[in-house]
Amino acid sequence: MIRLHHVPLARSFRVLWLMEELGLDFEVVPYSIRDGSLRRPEFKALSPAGRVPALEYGDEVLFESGAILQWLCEQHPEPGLHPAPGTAERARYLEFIAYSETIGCLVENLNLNRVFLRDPADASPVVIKLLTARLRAALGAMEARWQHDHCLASGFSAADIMFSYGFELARYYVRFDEFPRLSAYWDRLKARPGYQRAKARDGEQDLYDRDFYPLEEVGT
Ligand SMILES: N[C@@H](CCC(=O)N[C@@H](CS)C(=O)NCC(=O)O)C(=O)O
Repeated sequence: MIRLHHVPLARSFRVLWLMEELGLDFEVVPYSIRDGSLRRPEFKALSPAGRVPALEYGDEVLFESGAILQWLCEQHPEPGLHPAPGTAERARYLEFIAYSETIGCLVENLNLNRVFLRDPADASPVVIKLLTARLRAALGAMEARWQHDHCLASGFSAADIMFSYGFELARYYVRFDEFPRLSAYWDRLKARPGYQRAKARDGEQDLYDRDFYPLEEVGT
């Protein structure tokens, strides 16, 4: 029995996508960040901080998307979606996995300021400007160093999947065409049948009410 506790467009999509790539049979339990369901004791028994993803996998219950991806790759090593310890690409792999959260944390904080506050007047224009600049810098640094079709020279891996959260959300706050190599990379990832199967199971997002949140509309 494999059951993924999931919010559309959240970090739990990483797990959903990896499980589609691995061809696993699993159930998706949907939640919303807005309706308080992640604060219920039944959910916090699975994920103590009340955050998705949580994954029930047989007798195991796991939270933290990066840990879950790594663990699933170890349970299912056949497709080779992670370079094992001691292999040549391991350093780059770990670096990319962690860097995806540098981007993930920036978009999460932009979400807090721009789409979650009940009263938009509580948002800090200075913080929004800083976060947006830092997001552009983080993506720009990745663009400048980008070398291959995927994070690793050897091809698609779980590191690519980790970027799905940051890339899906960054496009609400920065113009992705500023980063042509990353745009082409993201298009390549989205063309994968595994991504498309996962997207079909992602569900309707209830975070954003428009396609783009321009920085220009934030006061000073
Ligand atoms: N480091 C954790 C972060 C998990 C996390 O923050 N998830 C967000 C969705 S992307 C969440 O559940 N937020 C709930 C909330 O903000 O109330 C991971 O990678 O799984």
